[in-house]
Amino acid sequence: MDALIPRPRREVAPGAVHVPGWLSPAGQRELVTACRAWAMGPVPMRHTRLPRGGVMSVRTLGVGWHWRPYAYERTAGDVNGARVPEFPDWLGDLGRRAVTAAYRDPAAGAAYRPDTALVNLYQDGATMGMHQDKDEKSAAPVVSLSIGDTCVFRFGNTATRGKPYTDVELESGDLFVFGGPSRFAFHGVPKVRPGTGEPATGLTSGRLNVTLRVTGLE
Ligand code: MD3
Ligand code: FE
Repeated sequence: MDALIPRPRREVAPGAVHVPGWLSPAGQRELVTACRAWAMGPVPMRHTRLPRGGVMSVRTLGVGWHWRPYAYERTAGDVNGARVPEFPDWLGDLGRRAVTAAYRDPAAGAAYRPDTALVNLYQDGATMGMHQDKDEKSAAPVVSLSIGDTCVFRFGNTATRGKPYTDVELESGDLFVFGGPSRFAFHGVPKVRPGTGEPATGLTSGRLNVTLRVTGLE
């Protein structure tokens, strides 16, 4: 929603910065269009199967690298064996602008070289349990962009998946950057609020989250 109630930039924890409304409506539409194209294949968006028999309620696709539990690959070995799309230059540029804006540090932004995007689609009550992202061999920041329905994002601590944690509402266009001491914190999405998104984004229902990462792999 447009800021009837202002939501200022906020450092939620050291290295974890929330920048509400950072991505313009046009930027959101462009990202939705790109995600639709990636979802057409060669690797479809799918519910990831977990090694212990579970299936994630979120649907995911990878750009640059494919993530499977618990490794990155160039080909989607747990889907159809196809090679993932190339990570485009414009997405790296978006990541550098995002890090610059969140940290107010152009040098940190300029040095950022993401090589993968994980796209998560939340529909029909999908949620994500508390977890750490530690399959990357780099401690570089993760950039998160939210589009569509508002969610409750739960940002925890590095020691346990339980308390203490902070709940933050992420709305369409919000940027969140997780670096430094926050990079390996537990986090999750316990709730999405249906019907809170704007059709102008090109997403008529659900929530899309794009995270940019540095895998540290060759
Ligand atoms: C904090 N995605 O894809 S984005 C994920 O909204 C993931 O779809 C959630 O957790 C989503 O792994 C949360 C925010 C996020 C992403 C990566 C992080 C927070 C993070 C990595 C380290 C610390
Ligand atoms: Fe995560």
